[in-house]
This record gives sequence, C-alpha cells and structure tokens, in this order.
Amino acid sequence: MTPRGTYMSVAMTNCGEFGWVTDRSGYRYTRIDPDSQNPWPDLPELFTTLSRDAAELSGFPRFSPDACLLNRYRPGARMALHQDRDERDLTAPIVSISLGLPAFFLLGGTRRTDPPARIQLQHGDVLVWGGPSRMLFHGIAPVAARTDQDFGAYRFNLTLRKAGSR
Ligand code: MD6
Ligand code: FE
Repeated sequence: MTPRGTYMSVAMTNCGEFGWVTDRSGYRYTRIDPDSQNPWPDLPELFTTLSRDAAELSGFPRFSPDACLLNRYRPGARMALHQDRDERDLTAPIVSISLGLPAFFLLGGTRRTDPPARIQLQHGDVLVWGGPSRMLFHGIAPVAARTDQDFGAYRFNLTLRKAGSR
C-alpha cells in the first residue's frame, strides 16, 4: 500500500539483510518482513556475484548488495515514474534483472514532468543504474498481455541494492 492508501498494481517481496516496504507510514527499508514478522530470506550467493560482475563491467567495482527487491507484474500492472532515494548510499549503483514478459522501461529526466524515453526490457536483460543517472525519474509502462514460455503471464524484476550503511 502506498503512503496515500492506494494499492500498487505490482506485488513485492524481498531477500537480503534489508527489504523495501511501503505502507501508510511511508517508504523505507526494514530488516523484518511486516507480513511474516520474520527476517527476509538470505540473498542467494548467485544474486550477489552476478550483480557484482554486472556492476563491475559497467564501471562500478566492489558493489556489495545487501537488499534485493522482487517485483511481480501481471498484464496491466505498471509502475509510476519515481526516483529511488531510500538507500543510504546514493553513490552505489542498482543492478536490475528482468525475467518473463517484456515491458517498456520509462526513462525520464531529473524532473517528474520530463517526457520519458521508452526502452524495452526483455527476459534476461540486466540494467546497471548508477552515476549521474542514479536520480533520474523512471517507471514501467503497463505490461502487455502475453504468455512467456517459462514464466507464464508474469514479468519479474529483481533489483540488487546497497540499502544499509556505507
Ligand atoms: C522494474 N525498476 O523494472 C522497476 N529502479 O520493475 C525500477 O524501478 C528500478 O529497474 C532503480 C534501478 C533500476 C530499476
Ligand atoms: Fe526504481
């Protein structure tokens, strides 16, 4: 649920030391899953190594993620233009992995009203988001109704982040 009290069309969960949550009191990272009251599951080592390698190839050596937000989209689900600014160290990149149905990533500017470019993200695409781009507005256009051979009528997006202390 957003701080305004409306539901997002994207389903979310997390793994890692920290997880991103939203509810009536706002957006934040927590160590405990508010649904289960348990710590988030561990970050699989594969997620850490894959994202570190991708970050390094893009010019961000020594990336050490401590959070992975998992987003799940059904056809019609979308994400409004936003900035990612809840992480403590905004100099660390975010590594984004897309699986299943394709979607258009909306890449805006430094102001919410800047008209966004549309970049298609397909199954297996990895996006490294850092440096001067880190604070750009971005979102996901409504996912088109299709069926992926392996993932069915879903798009998944995993974002590996450094959410905690520097
Ligand atoms: C998504 N991604 O692809 C939404 N944010 O479902 C994001 O909001 C995002 O892909 C920061 C960095 C990379 C991203
Ligand atoms: Fe984002």
